[in-house]
Amino acid sequence: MQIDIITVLPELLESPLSHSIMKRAKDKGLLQVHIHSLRKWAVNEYGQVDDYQYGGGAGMVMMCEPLAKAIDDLQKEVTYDAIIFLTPDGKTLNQKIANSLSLKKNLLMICGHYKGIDERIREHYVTMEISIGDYVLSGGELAAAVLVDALGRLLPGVLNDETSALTDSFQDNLLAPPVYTRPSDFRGWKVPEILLGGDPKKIEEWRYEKATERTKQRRPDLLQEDEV
Ligand code: 6GU
Repeated sequence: MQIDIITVLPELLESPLSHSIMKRAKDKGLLQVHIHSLRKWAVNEYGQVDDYQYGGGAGMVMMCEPLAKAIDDLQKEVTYDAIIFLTPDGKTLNQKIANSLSLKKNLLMICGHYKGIDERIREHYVTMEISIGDYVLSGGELAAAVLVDALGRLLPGVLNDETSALTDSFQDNLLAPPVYTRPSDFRGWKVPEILLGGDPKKIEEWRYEKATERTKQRRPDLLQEDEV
């Protein structure tokens, strides 16, 4: 998968995507992330990419021209399956969206800043708008990093244990069951007997039961939910 990201703050994206599983995905050649500074397409020598909004009001708006030129240039090299604008008024990201996007080959992500981007870019270029939750971030960069991480770890071969992503919380609309490691007795706090017993079927049943119990308690909405 190739992901191109257009941003005014490339530094903010580099570190979160350079460690751990994202690093492994890149090192294995399964994920290519290209971060593009929008300033490269600035309207003048001062690196201007934003301007006051028509109609007045506080906050700058990212201009059409730099974004349109950036997208046009990138599209000369790559055909994108989706052009995603990260914005708090987009569709809220969930595991189903992540699963479906992880099957795409080329994605372009646009990070907004200030008051947002000129609406005409959203109308004429953007094909999908994604939010990562009902709260406001200073810009789309951290949201893009979240999205790339959620997608990257789903790519076949990225996780060591191939089944691992399938047993995550939210796959099957269930939260993950509790997990334990050594020692089996820590300060008298004991690991459930069944996990020490070595009967795979019983362990599987126990995990399913705990996952269901936890989901009922914490996120009953997931058990009803079927829409994307
Ligand atoms: Cl995608 N962008 C910003 N700026 N804030 C957010 C968000 C995105 N998702 C949740 N809050």
